[in-house]
Amino acid sequence: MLALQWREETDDCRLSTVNCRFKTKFFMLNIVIFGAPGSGKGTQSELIIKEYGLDHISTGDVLRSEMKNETELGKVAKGYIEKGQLVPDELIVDMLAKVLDSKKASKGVIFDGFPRTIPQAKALKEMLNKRGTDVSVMLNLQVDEPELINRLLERGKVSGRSDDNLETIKSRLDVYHKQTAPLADYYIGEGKHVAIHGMGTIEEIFGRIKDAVKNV
Ligand code: B4P
Repeated sequence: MLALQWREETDDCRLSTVNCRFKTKFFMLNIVIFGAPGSGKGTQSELIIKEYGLDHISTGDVLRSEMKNETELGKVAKGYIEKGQLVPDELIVDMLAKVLDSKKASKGVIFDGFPRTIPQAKALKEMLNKRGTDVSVMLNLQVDEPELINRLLERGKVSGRSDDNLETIKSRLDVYHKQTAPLADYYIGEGKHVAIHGMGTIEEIFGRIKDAVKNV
């Protein structure tokens, strides 16, 4: 479906049609889902995976699993996450490269919660380019701040997540505005940015995402 195949002429084609061979390349749909904490990245990722058969990489989920298993990375990450801060780029990039290597023969990947800084975005581009592919589109979920706070407080009642309390939510939003929001301009520069109105029902928002993906 989306793993479209195309053929690219090699240099031989310009010299002789007899020698002309074709390289086969695969189009991968690589989506970066982006937005403030609570904007619905995880929620919409689940629907995108079902619709397009993509692999899912959620840096938040990987970090929570590392924390649960009390690994070295998990112990370091815990200190940052509980204060609402970002885990340092080197740790995240290293972690992501390992996860990416485990996804072989994929139709594409949805990157959920990554990148969150410009160095992470540059590292992602480099990692994908090395694998012969790139980010196809960045979907920027836009949600009003009172709604973000409300969603995260609601989730906190059932999630047991140590970062879903008012004090940590405020610091996560502050970090988002200072360190993560500038990434929108980076992807505008790359010609990959699509703004998605993130208010409304989960289905309404997913409808807007499908419309955006049709144009990739
Ligand atoms: P994440 O796990 O990425 O979590 P998030 O941004 O809080 O949530 P998300 O946007 O996915 O919201 P969701 O769909 O669940 O990050 C957690 C922490 O890990 C970060 O603060 C950071 O410390 C660290 N971290 C992760 N990645 C990192 C990186 N790359 N670099 C450095 N540090 C990193 O939605 C929230 C709630 O809203 C849910 O309860 C959902 O049910 C509800 N909801 C969703 N859509 C709704 C809708 N349309 N209407 C009503 N409710 C809705």
